[in-house]
Amino acid sequence: MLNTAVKAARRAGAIINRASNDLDQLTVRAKRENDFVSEVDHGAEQAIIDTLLTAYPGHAILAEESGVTGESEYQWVIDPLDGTTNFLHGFPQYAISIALLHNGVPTHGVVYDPTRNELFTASRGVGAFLNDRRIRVSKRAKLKESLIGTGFPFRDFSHLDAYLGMFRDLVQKTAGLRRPGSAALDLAWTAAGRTDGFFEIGLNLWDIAAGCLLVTEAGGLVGDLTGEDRHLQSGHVVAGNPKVFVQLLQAIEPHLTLPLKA
Ligand code: 2AM
Ligand code: CA
Ligand code: CA
Ligand code: CA
Repeated sequence: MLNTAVKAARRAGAIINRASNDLDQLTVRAKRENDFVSEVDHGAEQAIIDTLLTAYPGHAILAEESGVTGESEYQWVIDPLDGTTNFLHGFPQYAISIALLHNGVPTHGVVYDPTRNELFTASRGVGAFLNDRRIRVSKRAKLKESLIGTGFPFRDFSHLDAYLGMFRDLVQKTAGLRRPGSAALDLAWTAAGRTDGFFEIGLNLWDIAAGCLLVTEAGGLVGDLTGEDRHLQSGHVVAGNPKVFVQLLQAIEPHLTLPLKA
């Protein structure tokens, strides 16, 4: 099943890479910009779904652009292009994210970065890998020495003040904050130890299902803003190596409003 997901992600990556070569030309045609992006999103998503359903015709799908298809104990959760805003600008930080849920539990995850040809994979109980190498979360023990990934609120600004409170504290309590722009890749980079932790509010299942499995299989911890195992439901995510995870939660706690604790 993981091999099929990898095949699907690489096909989508080829579509995205081909399209990225024409960005300049397409940016000139400004009116086509959004059409172009949705074309790539849809094209990549269709390639992924075709690949998965050819191998597993009975499986269900949840995909960002086409929604829910079928019903099965096996559900593939797909973000064909995570970081569309970056892609549109030629900012090389975006990825394909594919996860397989069995009865709601993530069992396989793939995050593929087509600009660097970096393939992150994880299977439940088996570990996490970057290409053929095993990856582990970082060993950094102090938040003050940690590099932390995050994402800014972009559509729903109801938690903006709470987020900015966390941001203000963490700017002072960490070695640095980074906002790369693809949540799936942000989590993969925490799994690989490139960042020591990550937090973001209001994500969707397709942004995080694969990335969170990568982090836990790399020896890290993932939870919601209170540390509970409810992040896949709420879309509020904190992740990190075990020591940084705890310190991130402590820094975030004073800024939690009631809805963010739920
Ligand atoms: P997307 O590119 O698949 O839509 C980063 O904060 C996350 O938010 C990404 O996973 C990205 O997924 C999503 N997102 C959606 N719209 C966004 C926007 N306008 N700016 C930044 N991120 C956005
Ligand atoms: Ca996304
Ligand atoms: Ca997307
Ligand atoms: Ca989108």
